[in-house]
Amino acid sequence: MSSYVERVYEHVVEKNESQPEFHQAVKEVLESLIPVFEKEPRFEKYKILERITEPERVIMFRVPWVNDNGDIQVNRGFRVQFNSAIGPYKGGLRFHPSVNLGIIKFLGFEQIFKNSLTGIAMGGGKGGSDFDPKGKSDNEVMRFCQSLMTELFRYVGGRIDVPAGDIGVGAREIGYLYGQWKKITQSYEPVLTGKSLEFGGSLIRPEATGYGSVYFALEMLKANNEEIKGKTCLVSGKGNVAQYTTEKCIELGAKVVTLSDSGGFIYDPEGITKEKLDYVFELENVRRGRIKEYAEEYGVDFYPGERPWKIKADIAFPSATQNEIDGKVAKILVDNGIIAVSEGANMPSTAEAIDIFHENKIMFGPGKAGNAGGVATSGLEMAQNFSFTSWNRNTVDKKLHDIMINIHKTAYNAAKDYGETGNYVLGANIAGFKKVANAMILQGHW
Ligand code: NDP
Ligand code: 2IT
Repeated sequence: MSSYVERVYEHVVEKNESQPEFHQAVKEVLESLIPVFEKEPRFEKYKILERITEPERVIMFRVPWVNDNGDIQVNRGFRVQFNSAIGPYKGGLRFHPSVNLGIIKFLGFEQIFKNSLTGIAMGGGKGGSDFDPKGKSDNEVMRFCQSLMTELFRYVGGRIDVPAGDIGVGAREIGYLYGQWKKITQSYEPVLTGKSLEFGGSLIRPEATGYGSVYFALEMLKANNEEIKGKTCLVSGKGNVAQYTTEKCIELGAKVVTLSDSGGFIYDPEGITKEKLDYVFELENVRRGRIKEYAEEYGVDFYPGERPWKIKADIAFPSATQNEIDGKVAKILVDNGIIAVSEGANMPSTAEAIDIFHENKIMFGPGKAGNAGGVATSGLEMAQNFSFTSWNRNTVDKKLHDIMINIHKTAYNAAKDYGETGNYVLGANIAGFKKVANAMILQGHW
């Protein structure tokens, strides 16, 4: 590490105790930037790293609500407004029992560079709660969302900070949050994205993260004279990102053989068909069931407590959560002949895993590039709302595809400029960083 990067990183670790995921995300970005500081010392002079690793604002609050038995429950809510140099704070809300400040900060930090790469004017933010939606009734989820927004409304707004979905937050939660925001503020603004179509949602937003991750993979494959048709793919997760990654892979003639959740994974060697995927949509989005039921329905194997990575395949789309691929698992994927990994989730691969992919010349699309299609289409949703219009499916899908092509090109070229062709981690971090850092310098020391 260069002395500047090392100094800042050590300070970040010291100042942000017990936030290992935040340290991990910061380390990856900072290490990529070493050659940038050698070439452009002004970033050090303006203390950009010291500033960019410190959120502009952290909001942490009590979320009390009453369950169906009449018992009072208390959860913790978060919103980290990380960086607004290039636009309003933008990023999802995660509802999961594992949520803590360090996890929200890692996600918010990643979001700064991801949003910058989309080319749309959006700063970085993230929020959420340690609330567990599993097993809760619709009424309980509604009361929780209303309570959360009763505090959060003070800090958000269409031109201020625009939350969206993430793990545990989908169309149902966005609807309840939006309803409460409107009741309190009596106004109309795109204060949330991922809304249902009836009140300002955008076509293709539900599909966008998964489709985008496949579009990014297509570009990596093209740059290496490969194609997706006929390839066997591993997808982890069974939620929003996993579902639409699978849908796009099937449409393009690839075979998806796995899906997973925190209970384990299913292996369908024949491949998930459109009909079977319809079953998954219903299972996850309507019945809120477990992926194990797929194995029972279609007579395939279920591996309790395991992740899909031991299955032999060509392309991996990790689409569940952070740190699902460590060094040991990366070695298994490489030994099994994987050629590409496109991250639909945020930080699913550890630093050691990424090193192994790079050493073995595996095409590796990091989350801040691979999954940027979701937030990019949130930006398109805001654009439609602000102009009181709505675009058709093809228009939005074409814009999303173009954005993903452009993100690939930007990351590819930045890596090439620094003599590391094919290193999309380096390219995405450098390109995402430079725009934000330059904007910060142009706006003075604040
Ligand atoms: P969903 O809540 O729709 O689905 C999450 C899936 O991941 C579920 O199958 C869930 O299983 C599984 N999962 C969650 N936590 C764990 C865990 N600790 N261990 C094992 N499995 C787990 O979320 P999304 O599909 O929206 O998000 C998936 C990933 O994609 C996340 O990393 C998110 O940050 C990222 N992402 C999402 C975007 C979006 O637009 N939604 C945009 C960009 C990135 P279970 O049901 O058992 O919990
Ligand atoms: O991680 C992410 O980019 C998201 N969860 C989507 C954020 C958004 O504002 O659409």
